[in-house]
Amino acid sequence: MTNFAFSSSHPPQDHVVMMVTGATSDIGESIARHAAKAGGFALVLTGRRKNRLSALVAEFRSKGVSVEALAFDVRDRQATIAACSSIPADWTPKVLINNAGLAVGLGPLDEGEWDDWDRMLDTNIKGLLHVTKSLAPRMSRGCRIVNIGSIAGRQAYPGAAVYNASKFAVDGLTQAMRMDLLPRGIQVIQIAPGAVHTEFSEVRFKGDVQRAESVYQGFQPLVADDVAETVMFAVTRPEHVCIQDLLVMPSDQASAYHFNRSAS
Ligand code: NDP
Ligand code: 8X3
Repeated sequence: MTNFAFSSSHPPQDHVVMMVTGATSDIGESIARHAAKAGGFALVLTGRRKNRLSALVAEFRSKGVSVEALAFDVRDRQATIAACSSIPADWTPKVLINNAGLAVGLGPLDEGEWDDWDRMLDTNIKGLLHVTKSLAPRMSRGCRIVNIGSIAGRQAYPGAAVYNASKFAVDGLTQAMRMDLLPRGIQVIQIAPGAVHTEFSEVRFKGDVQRAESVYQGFQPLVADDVAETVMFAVTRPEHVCIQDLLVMPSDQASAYHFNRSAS
C-alpha cells in the first residue's frame, strides 16, 4: 500500500527525475545524496521504512532539493503497481535505479530455509520486475534504467546459492531488458559491486552484528559512496553513451571468494 502522496504534480523545470528503490539505506541512500548534491535532479525515493523516508525528505527539502517519497514493498505486486501509478506524468522517472535487494542467510543449500529463499527471490528478481514493468511503459527515449547487480551475479560462492541465483537473474534480465528496450531508446545499465560495507551483512545474518562485521575484517571493502559515484558517472554520460555494465570491486577482492585479508 502506498503511504506517501506526491506533494506537487510537477518537478522543477529541466530537472531530471531519478527514482531510487531501496533509498532508505546505504547504496540507495548514497545515490540519492549524490544526485541531490549534484543538482538538477528531482528525486523519488522508495523503500519500506517510512521513518527513514520521512527523514530524508525533510532533510533534502530543507536543502532545496525537490523530492517525493513512496513507501511500498517491491515484493508486493499490487502495492508496487499502485505506488508507481500514483506518480504524476511529469514525475515519470528519466532515471530508474533498481537497487532494493538483499541476501538472507549463508550456508549449504540443503540446510537453507524456504522463507529466506522466498525473500531473496521475491525481492531481487520479482521486485525488480514489478518496479520495471510498472514504469518502463511510461519511459521514453533517453531514459536510463540502472540495475544494481553484484559480483555474486557473475561468480557463485559457497553458501550463497539462492542469492547467487537471484543476482545471476539480474544479470540475465539486464541483458534481455537492454535488447527489449533498445527500439525505444531506453538504456539498461548494470552496476555490479563486490563487497560493500553496508547493512547488507546485518540483514543477511538477521541482526548478528558481530558476524556481519567479520565479513569486512582484514581488508578494505567498498563503501556505499564508491558505488554511488559509479552510478552517477553512468547516468550522467551524454545521451548517445551507454555504460552497459560495470563490475566495481575493492582492490583487495579479486573474485567472489578471493580476498587479501592481510592488507589492512
Ligand atoms: P542495505 O541493506 O543497506 O539496503 C537495502 C535496501 O533495499 C534498503 O533500502 C531496503 O529498504 C531495500 N529493500 C529491501 N527489501 C525491500 C523490499 N522488499 N521492498 C522495498 N525495498 C526493499 O544494503 P545495500 O545498500 O548494500 O544493498 C543495496 C543493493 O546492492 C542490493 O540490491 C544488494 O544486493 C546490492 N549489493 C550489495 C553489496 C554489498 O556488499 N553490500 C554488493 C553487491 C550488490 P527497506 O528495508 O526500507 O525496505
Ligand atoms: C553482495 C556481495 O559478495 O557478499 O552482493 O555476495 S557478496
